[in-house]
Amino acid sequence: LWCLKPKTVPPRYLGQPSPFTHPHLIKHGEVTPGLSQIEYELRRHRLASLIEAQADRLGPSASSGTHVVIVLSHPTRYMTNDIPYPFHQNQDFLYLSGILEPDSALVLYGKGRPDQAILFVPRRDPGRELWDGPRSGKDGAAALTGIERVHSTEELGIVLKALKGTLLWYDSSQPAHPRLHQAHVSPVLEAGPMPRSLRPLIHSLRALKSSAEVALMQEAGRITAQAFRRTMTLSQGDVDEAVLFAKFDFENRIHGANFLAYPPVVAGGNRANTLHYINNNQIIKDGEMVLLDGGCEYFGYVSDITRTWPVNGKFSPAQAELYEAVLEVQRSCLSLCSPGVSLDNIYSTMLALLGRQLRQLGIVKSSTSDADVLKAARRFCPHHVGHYLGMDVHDTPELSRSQPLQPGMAITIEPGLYICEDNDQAPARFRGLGVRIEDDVVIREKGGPLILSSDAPKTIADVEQACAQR
Ligand SMILES: [Mn+2]
Repeated sequence: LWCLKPKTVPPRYLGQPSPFTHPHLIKHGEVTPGLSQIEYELRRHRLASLIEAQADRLGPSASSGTHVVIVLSHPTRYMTNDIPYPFHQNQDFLYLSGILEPDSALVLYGKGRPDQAILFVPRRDPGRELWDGPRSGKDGAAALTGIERVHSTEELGIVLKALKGTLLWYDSSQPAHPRLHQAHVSPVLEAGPMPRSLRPLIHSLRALKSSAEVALMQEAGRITAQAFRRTMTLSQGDVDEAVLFAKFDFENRIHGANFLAYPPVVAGGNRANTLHYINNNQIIKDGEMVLLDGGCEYFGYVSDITRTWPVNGKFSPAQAELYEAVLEVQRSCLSLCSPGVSLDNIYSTMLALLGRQLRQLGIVKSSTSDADVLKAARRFCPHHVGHYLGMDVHDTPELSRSQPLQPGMAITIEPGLYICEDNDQAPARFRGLGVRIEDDVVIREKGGPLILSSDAPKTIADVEQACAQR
């Protein structure tokens, strides 16, 4: 191979990174960084199998019909006039196609089993490309994905009509792309059978991560954990939440993250008790703690980590007491992360353990009944123990949290205790403190869970040491 001459015509840029134009990001045979053409094909194959199995249960007329599966991309969204937000793809569409361009669609079809793929992408348009950058076009998208049949998006409606599907699989209640839905899919729906819901099927596939997906999530976790470590080095007395926010954002991006996965919570002092505080514009005073809940997106996969630390670098006795209580519960919950246990099971245990801690801390009286202790635990920790994690922060919402965990599922474990400054029931030394500790884990068959966020300092000694670094 060493004697091959370089090609004289450089391959043109596509609408997303390709092995030719971004060799530092993506390898040959990959559609998106870390994920091969074969992996994407396998996902479509698995979806076809799920649909085939469902149709079999619907009876002979369904199982011999022509299936048509329609998945739309997201449109470009605008911040103002003609200024777009950074584009973010519909994850269900991305999961099945690997296409990162807006105004695209994937159709799967076939008699008995939808095992043929047709991709729709925006046609090349030098006028638009001058402003928006290159598009892949039909040939570029075919070369990148390995899907042979590619049309321009404007042909979606015509192709759908010609397929004459007797069983439609499409999420019509909240179309991912309202304009494509209206122009191309609606007419087919009006003339054809009632569509069946697709999201629960795709989410059940997305819930189980392949080794390539786990590798991407591991990298997202590693990057964010390092960002926590470096953000903690700014701990030296009063500090602006905006500064910690900027430092955290910078440290994620400079180490390879595409962007933050969501607006992070950077909540100093009593603001930690506002669960979705994202204003991040107050001064955190020397002696207060900061709760930072943040994560990054790394080529389609996200991290979601929370740490709480004192901004002067040293836990006060009351802060340490509350922190240790949450940490002990968090460790116990992590040890439960194994196949067969559900998120709801872990949640029940978390409440019982938090209740015990609340008694020990004197936040509820030792004479309180067990039922009332559980109620108090719910009050002092109003959120669940965790959620599924993957392409989305709150991933695969179609999946129930009562479902037993399986190897390859990724979840967060994030107990917390939040004691508002105006809570006059709690001992005065705890008022205004809020602590959450959140790790990302992958369920494994044996050997316990794989903790993706293990590089983020967590014990009091490790946190204080990280804060002391300059
Ligand atoms: Mn979370």
